[in-house]
Amino acid sequence: MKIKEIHVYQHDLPVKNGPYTMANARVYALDTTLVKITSDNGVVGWGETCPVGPTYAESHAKGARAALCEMAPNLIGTDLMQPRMLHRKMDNLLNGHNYAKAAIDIAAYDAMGKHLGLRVADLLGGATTHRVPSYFASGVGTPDDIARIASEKLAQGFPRIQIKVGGRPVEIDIEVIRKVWETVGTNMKLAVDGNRGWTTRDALRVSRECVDIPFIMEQPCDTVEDLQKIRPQLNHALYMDENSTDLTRVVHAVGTGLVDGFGMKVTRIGGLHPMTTFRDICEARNLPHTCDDSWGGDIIAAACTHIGATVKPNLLEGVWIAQPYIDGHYDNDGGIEIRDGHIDLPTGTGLGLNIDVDQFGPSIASF
Ligand code: 0XW
Ligand code: MG
Repeated sequence: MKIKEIHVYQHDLPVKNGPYTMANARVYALDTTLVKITSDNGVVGWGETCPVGPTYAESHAKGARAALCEMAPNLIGTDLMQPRMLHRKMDNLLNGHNYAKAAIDIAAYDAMGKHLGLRVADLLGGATTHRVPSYFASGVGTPDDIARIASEKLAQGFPRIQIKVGGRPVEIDIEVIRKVWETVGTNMKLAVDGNRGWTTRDALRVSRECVDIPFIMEQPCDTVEDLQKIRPQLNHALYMDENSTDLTRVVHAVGTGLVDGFGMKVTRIGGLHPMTTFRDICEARNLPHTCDDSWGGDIIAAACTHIGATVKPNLLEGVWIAQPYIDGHYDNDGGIEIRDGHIDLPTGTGLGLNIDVDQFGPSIASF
């Protein structure tokens, strides 16, 4: 089964009850890119990539579409049943740009599954569950607001909350963390995500002043060097997120014992094929991790859910999806939803979605 056509679409995703806030981003709407691959036997695969604005990571919406248009003409005729060869072909066409390549990768897995009559999770090694745990990311807010959100999400069935911090005096961050701990205690797993926003001084102060609170500290500071500097003095498990930009960085972080886990995004690492390698590296070293993406609709949500379902259960920290912030679905039959803090694995072949292409308007580029 080979690529016959590639169609690229742009679609706006306004943030429901926005803005969505992090240490380095405040977003009211996101700009997503969808990829439709039509194969020579008529099977259609869908992919997506959606940076959470232009400041969270070295990626942006127009860059994704430019990268896709750079590669697409020379991807026509490529075999969709050989993901490793597909990635090598993309790497020979364009250096880097994992977040764009991921959209092709996801569409290829969707098509492969439909062609073989299998779910994507089956193609990735097999599902351990039909229902994955999600987690809720709080946004940056006041102690009372974030504690209230934590209480609400606990009641809704979320097993984990990620408290967003950074981008303000660290004293406020400490107040928020402590208020959430006083509110939910050990009834929820706690993650504190600095999104690169703390200095090493701030990260060490938080870990010292909150030594009694069992949270994991996710990407507190901006660089790997910063993480290396604070690692020996931390009282908390350290997770890498934004710095884990490719498998080389992952292998180094795992091999040097720099981290205790990861917040990992499917598109940042290049798609489901490298994400499966990442999963297996973490399993070999017993490292928990999430299966997330920065943003995106049903296609990204389904991709994260499928790979999440294949993770060894005690290592899955959760599957984050943007659905609570998105009105509507791409899928005519309902799409991917969080219910009681968990996400059902789609049962159909491929990603298990029935995409309403009309809502995206005309393609912005076709090959
Ligand atoms: C919470 N996320 C998975 C979604 C946002 O894009 C940021 C990200 C994170 O953990 O940094
Ligand atoms: Mg994070």
